[in-house]
Amino acid sequence: MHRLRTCAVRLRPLTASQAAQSVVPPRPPAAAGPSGARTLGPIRRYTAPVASEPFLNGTSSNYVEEMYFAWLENPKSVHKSWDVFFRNANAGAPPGTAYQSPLGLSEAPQISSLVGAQPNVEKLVEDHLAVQSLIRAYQVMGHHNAHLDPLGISCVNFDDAPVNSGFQDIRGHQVAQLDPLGIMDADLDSCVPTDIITSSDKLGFYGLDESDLEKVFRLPTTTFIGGSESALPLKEIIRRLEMAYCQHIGVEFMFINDLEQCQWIRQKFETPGVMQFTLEEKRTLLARMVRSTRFEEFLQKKWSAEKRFGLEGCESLIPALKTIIDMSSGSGVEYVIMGMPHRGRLNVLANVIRKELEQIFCQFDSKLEAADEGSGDVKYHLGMYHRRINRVTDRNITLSLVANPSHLEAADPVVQGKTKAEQFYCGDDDGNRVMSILIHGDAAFAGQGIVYETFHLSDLPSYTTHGTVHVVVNNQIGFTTDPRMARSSPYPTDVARVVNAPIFHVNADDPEAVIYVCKVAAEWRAAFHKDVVVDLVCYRRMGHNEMDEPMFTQPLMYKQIKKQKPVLLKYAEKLIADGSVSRQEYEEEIAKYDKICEEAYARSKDEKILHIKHWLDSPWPGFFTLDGQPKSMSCPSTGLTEENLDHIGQVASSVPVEDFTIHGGLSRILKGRAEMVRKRTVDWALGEYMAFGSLLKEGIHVRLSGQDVERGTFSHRHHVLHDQNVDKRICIPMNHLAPDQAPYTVCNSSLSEYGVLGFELGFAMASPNALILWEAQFGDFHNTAQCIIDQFICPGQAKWVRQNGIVLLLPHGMEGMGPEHSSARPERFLQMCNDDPDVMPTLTDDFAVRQLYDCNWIVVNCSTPGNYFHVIRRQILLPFRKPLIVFTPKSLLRHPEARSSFDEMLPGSEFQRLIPEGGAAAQRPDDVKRLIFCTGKVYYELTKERKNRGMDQTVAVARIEQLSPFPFDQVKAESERFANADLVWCQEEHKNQGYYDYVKPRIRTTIQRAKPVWYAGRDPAAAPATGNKNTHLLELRRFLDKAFGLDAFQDQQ
Ligand SMILES: Cc1ncc(C[n+]2csc(CCOP(=O)(O)OP(=O)(O)O)c2C)c(N)n1
Ligand SMILES: [Mg+2]
Repeated sequence: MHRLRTCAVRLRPLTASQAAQSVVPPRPPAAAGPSGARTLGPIRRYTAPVASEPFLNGTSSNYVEEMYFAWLENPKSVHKSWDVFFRNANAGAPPGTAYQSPLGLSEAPQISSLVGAQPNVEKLVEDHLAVQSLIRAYQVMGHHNAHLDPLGISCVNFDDAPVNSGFQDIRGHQVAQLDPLGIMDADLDSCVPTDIITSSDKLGFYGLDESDLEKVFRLPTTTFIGGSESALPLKEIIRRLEMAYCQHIGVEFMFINDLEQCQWIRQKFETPGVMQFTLEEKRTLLARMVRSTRFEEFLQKKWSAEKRFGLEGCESLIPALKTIIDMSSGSGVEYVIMGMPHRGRLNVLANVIRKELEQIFCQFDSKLEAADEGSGDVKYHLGMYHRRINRVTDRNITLSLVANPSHLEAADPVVQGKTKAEQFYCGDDDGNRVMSILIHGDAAFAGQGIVYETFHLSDLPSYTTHGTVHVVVNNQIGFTTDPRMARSSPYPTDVARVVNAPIFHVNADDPEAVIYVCKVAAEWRAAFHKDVVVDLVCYRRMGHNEMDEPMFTQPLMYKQIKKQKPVLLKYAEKLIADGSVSRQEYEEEIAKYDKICEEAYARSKDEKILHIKHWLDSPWPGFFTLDGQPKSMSCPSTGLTEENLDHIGQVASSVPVEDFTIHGGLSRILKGRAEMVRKRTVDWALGEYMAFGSLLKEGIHVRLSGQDVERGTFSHRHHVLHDQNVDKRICIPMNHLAPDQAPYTVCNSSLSEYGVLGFELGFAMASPNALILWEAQFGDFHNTAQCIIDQFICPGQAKWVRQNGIVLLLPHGMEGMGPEHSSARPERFLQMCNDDPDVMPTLTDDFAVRQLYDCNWIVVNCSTPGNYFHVIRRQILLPFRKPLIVFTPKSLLRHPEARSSFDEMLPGSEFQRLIPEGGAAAQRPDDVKRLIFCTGKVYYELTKERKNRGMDQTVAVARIEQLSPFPFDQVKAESERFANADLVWCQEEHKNQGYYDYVKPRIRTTIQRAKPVWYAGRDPAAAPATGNKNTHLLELRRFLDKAFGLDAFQDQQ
């Protein structure tokens, strides 16, 4: 009402005809946006006595506005009653009289002479409002009533009869027929919303009745069902809404809070006749369906006893993906990165990515010899990379399918990270050239939390890939579990609603509907650069795999499935019936593809050797020799010149932009850094700065990601400075090192480990020439990302011949902080190392690098910032890539002794795998009674205790900095140096945790079991640490007593 009153002046001077000729504001949402979308025009206002009419309230006023503007454009476009009403109002009828009966109007003769008989305007307004609500109800909830399920076994048992006009023909009968099988009522159409018109009595919900069906209603601007018409009879309105929202496509989008986006979607689905296919398109679609279907049939025929996780029941996935790729290629995308589970994977490799068929077929041959080292993987996990011409657009397109483990959805963030990296390296800031497609199973999409974590990365500046197209193969079953037991949400796709992604449900037995939603999905991504979901509602013709019996558990569903005519057959019959294709052409198409398969099958017999590297998803051109070997087996010096150290130190202790006010506390930290640089020393943070800074200057991109990494959990890093006076003004000094440096990315992540670590792993896959680090807030939190560690990082190279140089920084250490926050679980990483504890390796000249090459990952626990600096630089200077696990300190970050001199970082210096005893004990090694091996922070506790006890000459302490691969050579040298000493392994962790189980057999192998290796450390325990400070100190005292008690192990001799 307020809006109406404020503009009163504008209405009065106008007459309808004047207005129609001149000052009519454009009808609002008709303007086309850049993407062809209608966008809203300026908000219109109208005024005057109309504004004061008693029947106008908040909602009705919107409606009357609509009417008024239509009337201004053309008085005849509105119902006669409105025409009369507006003319009266314009002519100055006082509030409440413009629509009064002729009798009442007699008091205002000049008005009554204008208008004649008055309608019941109040009823009219109510009816129009009702129609608006009805339209909105379809937009919001029409999808609940769509024919999505090809099996028709949802709550509503639809038949495929075309929808006729008029509500009485629409769906009343269908809605009334509840699922006779009663097996799917948690699924698609579990409820028909009460405000969808399904029978005449539902009209009553809106205060309408059958007599209103022929009445013409003005359409609001929030619908496109009218096409070129602005008013329609109610019956036609309902029919068109049914056509748009309740056929084979169900559109879920009204939760989107952006009007332009909503209008865009409405236009795509509501505009009459919008789903048209040319003859050419229909024939291409049929050919693609033929390939998809016959591929599975061919495999079934040749290898009926092999698992292949076929696509039968969702064959339209192949044309669906191809359509998304064609459309995206058409809008400029050059590289598509895909992730998908088992279902239909071979088909996607063959018919979407176009892997040579013989390469796929030969995978079924069990006699094939493996050419590559490592475990390899089953055929439906392998990845693929392929560049080719897209036949539809005639443009180059690169397709990559990321290899994945069995762990459903685990590849989602990996795909996103790889996509982000590819975008980053080609300067594609908006995702116009590189995009991702993720394919999901219905049960996994709903059940796996990583899906949610991945969605939450989708709009974060340092993690967005500018829109992913998700395709769900919704076969309404997961292994033997149907949706009633598999999820609590109506759809498996509800998780996507958290990011306001539109969700297009589609009946996969209608290939044209599938293609249409895929087109719209690709257009959506190109227009808005946001995620979108296509839910292919289908079925699974076989069991979970081809060997499985589905009737054990889903008997009724499978009785129905057995009756189901294959979709290719249905579509072919449709096209033959409408004359789009002849039966002969269809049969020729089938014969053509069968012949292709047979020929490839014959060729596949010649393949004797299985090259997993042919299945590589991320080749690194130029990094290896042509036959995939490292270019050398040595590592250049990781040291830096004094000048370089000094320069990076200066940047690290300054604010390199003008007029930037930093926090006082930070000024002190920077001053402290400057002082260290002056004294030629580094603490942990400065050591890290030197490592990152030097690599950046050498052109290596560095990306550090994780929770609160910008400042650092322990407030030691401060890589991002914040202006204390200007909001969002930040400065990253690391990006001010040199004009030709590589960019530094440091980004606080969402509070996720699984998703973010997966993302960074994917980022690191894209290029070997970048240092990608993920830091856990505390090391123990990595276990929520265990799947990425166990399935990708640890065995990735063995399974998929794919190297990866990701670095994990895991804060670790027993500091009396309780069971949480103490342990990064070194024992777990060490247990998964592939070096043999019982075999002493041959010590060649290149031993140190060669054992790095042979290992599955590198595990270090550095005790000095200098050594941390070297190991980080070594990660990039090595001629190959291995994951690096670094246990990083907490209290050592500020420990006055945990500092390194520039001397330890100059050219010629290198990472020390073992730091030997260098103090008094080293002077007279023969006098040393005990050699303690340790790693990490406990070194400082040991040397302090040794000093306090005056045992500097009798006890030597050696630090194993690189735990794995184990420095057999250096442990050997150190134990031979102190030949008279007994050997102790000391750790602060509990005995069943930490490093003991890993190092003990390896030390024993090194010394040929000549001596025992005694244990000084905490007793075995279930929890990583005590919650009691006193107990913590007591335990520390006990194991130090043992470590320095020279006769402490006598009774164990
Ligand atoms: C994380 C994880 N848990 C369990 C499994 C075992 N598993 C393999 S396939 C499958 C069912 C998957 O159902 P859905 O996601 O609907 O895909 P569909 O097989 O129906 O295509 C299950 C439970 C797995 N692979 N990964
Ligand atoms: Mg499923």
